Amino acid sequence: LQVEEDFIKAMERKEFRLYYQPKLDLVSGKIIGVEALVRWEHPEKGLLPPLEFIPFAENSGLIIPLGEWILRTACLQIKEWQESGYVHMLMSVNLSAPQLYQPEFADKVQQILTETKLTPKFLNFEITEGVMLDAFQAPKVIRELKGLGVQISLDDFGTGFNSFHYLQELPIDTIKIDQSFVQNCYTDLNDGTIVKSIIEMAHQLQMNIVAEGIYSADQLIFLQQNHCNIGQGYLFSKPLPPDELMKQIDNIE
Ligand code: G
Ligand code: G
Ligand code: MN
Ligand code: NA
Repeated sequence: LQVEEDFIKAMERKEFRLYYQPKLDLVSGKIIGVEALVRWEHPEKGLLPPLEFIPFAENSGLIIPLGEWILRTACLQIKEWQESGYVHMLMSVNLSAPQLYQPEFADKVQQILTETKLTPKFLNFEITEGVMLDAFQAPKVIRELKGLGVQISLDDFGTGFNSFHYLQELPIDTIKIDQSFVQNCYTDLNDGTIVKSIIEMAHQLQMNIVAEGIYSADQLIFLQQNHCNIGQGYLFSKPLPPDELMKQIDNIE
């Protein structure tokens, strides 16, 4: 297939880029980590967002080699930042279903951690409820990953069919409230109640809580007043290439 060939060529030519969006402690305002978000710097079409190629990569299986490159690159990057003084920065990496459910995925992760000399607790996998849907395989592989010492976030929380089941069944460190709830949390009484309840539940379960998609001061104030501890969104910074992010960090902090 032509598209597959193009995709493989793009990997060989190193046309994929990782952008990083900071996550902030909403009390201190300090950056506690970043989420890696992939882009394709296409020679003709320009910078392509993940939604334009991740579905194809998932369906073709090419997400496996791409995902391995993403994970290795993200681990090397965070290691580099830690060595330059940002010692506690957490790296969050998104996982697709074919990656998580490939044979011996945890071994592959261990290998990359060893190779990059990254302390496992500084790596956090963001896994959506949709990806967790494989009820048979999910608990096993999530436990294997936890066994390596990495962290697990439940991404897009509240949008799946089984949100509470995953919290009951899986060793989750962090709940990431979907941005659809965050968007109108300070104007819509229902959305606000849902967000408050998720935050409260996360605290009771002794899990971290992250709000994503924060773009206004009103949202931020609501989240701070309701004790959401971590936030991410355009209000602080959009996803940026590594060197630009480093310049931003000096402005934010
Ligand atoms: O960067 P942007 O907000 O456009 O990303 C859109 C979505 O693409 C994210 O919510 C995430 O689900 C997916 N995505 C981005 N980067 C990666 C990645 O490195 N791996 C996987 N599997 N999905 C990603
Ligand atoms: O994997 P996940 O769906 O959580 O990725 C986060 C997505 O949300 C990325 O596509 C990122 O670019 C996007 N995003 C991050 N901050 C904001 C924001 O403040 N507003 C909106 N609309 N999107 C955001
Ligand atoms: Mn995510
Ligand atoms: Na999300």
